[in-house]
Amino acid sequence: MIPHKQWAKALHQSARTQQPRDQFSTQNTYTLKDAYTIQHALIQERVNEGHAVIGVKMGFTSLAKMKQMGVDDMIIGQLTQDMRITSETPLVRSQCIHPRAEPEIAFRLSQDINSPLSVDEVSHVVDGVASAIEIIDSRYENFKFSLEDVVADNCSSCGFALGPWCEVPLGLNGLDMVQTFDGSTVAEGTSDAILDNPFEALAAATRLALQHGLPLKKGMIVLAGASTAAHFIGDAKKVEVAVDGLGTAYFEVV
Ligand code: OOG
Ligand code: MG
Repeated sequence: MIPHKQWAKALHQSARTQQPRDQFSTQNTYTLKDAYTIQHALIQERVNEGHAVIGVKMGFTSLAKMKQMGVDDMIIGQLTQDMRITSETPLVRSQCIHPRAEPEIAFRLSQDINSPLSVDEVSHVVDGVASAIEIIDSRYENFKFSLEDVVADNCSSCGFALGPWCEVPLGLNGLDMVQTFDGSTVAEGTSDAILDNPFEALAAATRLALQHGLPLKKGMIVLAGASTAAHFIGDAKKVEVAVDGLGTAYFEVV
């Protein structure tokens, strides 16, 4: 028997103390279903601290990300209120282990979703699209994990920053996405890298959320997954992602 709750508590403790831990998969065999059960228990730890679930994040929706991390399937994790980075609540470097930033696109849901939707249907259930930056910070040593390990660890999620909400465009193809650290470009990609069309990531999110029991409610945020490999934040103080036609997401590191 996998001690789901105990592993969730250990991962939560790693996040709260900035102490990375060993991967579970080196000593144990466990299933993806176990991994999502651990993720749910891990999110419950945050909810118990008073942080509500405000959305979901897709992972490994681009080849660049799969290659970088050596995995080959899409995953889904959850976003809680304390992960939101704004000008009033910047990223606190000392609260992270080895944070990386990656360029993303965010959707805001205009209604509750209770069934999987097709790519043609999803644009009707969003009332905003924004440029976004995700900060990932694996709780495992050296940012190394199996697919099960990373799902259990809520898909490495640590924080996210959003640009201004924009009207939902007819298409999201061919948009340049540029990430800079202190004004220097560190990653450049295109929105096509996200499953050929970021709306596909949203459709996949409706499917995976239903499959793994994650809520998708009106007003929630869905991160589509990064279009490029992630980059260590290092000593950078200002992180920015500009997406063609969607404006700029930005945050400071203190
Ligand atoms: C897992 C999270 C993947 C993405 O956008 O593909 C992810 C990781 O790379 O540590 O957030
Ligand atoms: Mg991501």
